[in-house]
Amino acid sequence: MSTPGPILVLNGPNLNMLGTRQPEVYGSATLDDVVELCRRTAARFGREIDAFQSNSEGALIDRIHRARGFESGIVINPGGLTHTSVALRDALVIPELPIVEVHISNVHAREEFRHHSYISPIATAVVAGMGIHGYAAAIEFLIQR
Ligand code: DHK
Repeated sequence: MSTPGPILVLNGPNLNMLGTRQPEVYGSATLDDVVELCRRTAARFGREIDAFQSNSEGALIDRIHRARGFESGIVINPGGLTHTSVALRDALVIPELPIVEVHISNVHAREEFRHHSYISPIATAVVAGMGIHGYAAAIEFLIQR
């Protein structure tokens, strides 16, 4: 049997500012650290990732469309689009892949507007509040399920 395709790791708006953005909420690791953690986690299982970050909803949607038939799963931290974007949710259904929604912070312990996610109902799993370890857990889950 051939090796499954890469896992697509997507980060939405403002996650390029990790490390400097509200470190008391999001920690001190940078987006590069997150990508490296994902890469190392996948490599432990002989697997690869593709990483993409954008502050633009349309660019994220275009990238998700290209995952169809190539990538084997999606790990996504949609940032603020979690709480607002029907279009992102509609796009995520298209590739017919398992999805893990990741939040660095515990969104349920924060403002009420962060308690609702448009993505959770179509996700296979949701991780919140584990810091950047949540990305590693998501990768490991997708590989081992
Ligand atoms: C990241 C964001 O940018 C916020 O808009 C979400 C999420 C929470 C996180 O915890 O990673 O509300």
